[in-house]
Amino acid sequence: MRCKIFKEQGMDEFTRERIARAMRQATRIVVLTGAGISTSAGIKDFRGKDGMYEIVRKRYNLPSPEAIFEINFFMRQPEPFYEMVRSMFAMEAEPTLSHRFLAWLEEQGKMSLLVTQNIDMLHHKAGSKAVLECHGTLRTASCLTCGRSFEFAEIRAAVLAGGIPRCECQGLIKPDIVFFGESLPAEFYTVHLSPPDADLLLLMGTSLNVQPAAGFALNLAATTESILVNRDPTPYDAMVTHVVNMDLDRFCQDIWEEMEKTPS
Ligand code: CNA
Repeated sequence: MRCKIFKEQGMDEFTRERIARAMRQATRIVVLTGAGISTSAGIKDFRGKDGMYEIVRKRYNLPSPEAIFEINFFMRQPEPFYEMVRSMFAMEAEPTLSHRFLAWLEEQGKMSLLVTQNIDMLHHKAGSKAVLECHGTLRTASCLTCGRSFEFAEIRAAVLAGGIPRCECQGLIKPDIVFFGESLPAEFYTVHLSPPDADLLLLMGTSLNVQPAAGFALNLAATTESILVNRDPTPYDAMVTHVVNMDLDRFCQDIWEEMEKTPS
């Protein structure tokens, strides 16, 4: 069954029950999350309407919005990147209902792996444990000149005050997140090359535009029942079993309530 495109009206009863049943029966759900899971916490996505790319493109004369995550551009002009980081830190975001739903799924023994493209650490804050942060996090940072490592708390004040953090050696400090052209953490390639044995794949709040994370999920979707929940259509919708275009928190709330009606 392929779901129709749902917008404001949400899911019909049949779809809600069908998806809740698949999750109730599953014991090895693999999840990929993207920026869309954190927008209701106040953190903007990249490519969604009014996303960060649009804001940064208007404010800075960038060759392309992606340039804020290109290492050569960052070394010449770190300000747009740090402006994004500053806005993330200033808001002290809390996990959304969707983050909490995923933590609950894991607690229920239903989820085996959560791969997130996000760098905001909200899955950990919600209580999820089996999290693979494939684009790194803001938790630590490193000097690009001498390699010294910093806890982000050490540079947080400088960033919040509007500065660009520098090491004692005067080198530029970069949070340990993966920029375009950089390798992802080794543990990501391990699961990419040898995908986990999943009985359901859940793709949440991602445009599936960024490789290799999207490739990992779409490979798995070729052999596993999959559900993509995203506000906007993606170019890869046809590769997924069920596509639900609606707000994620609303989706998770509906499914959570449905699952609790008939515990497995
Ligand atoms: P993206 O390309 O910006 O796509 C996000 C998708 O989420 C869009 O297609 C939106 O339609 C959808 N979306 C937005 N809000 C909602 C909502 N409330 N309910 C349902 N869907 C929604 O972001 P991707 O994650 O696909 O791209 C990967 C990039 C984004 C990674 O490198 C991340 O590091 C990076 N990113 C992370 C954060 C974060 O950590 N919170 C924020 C912005 C970007």
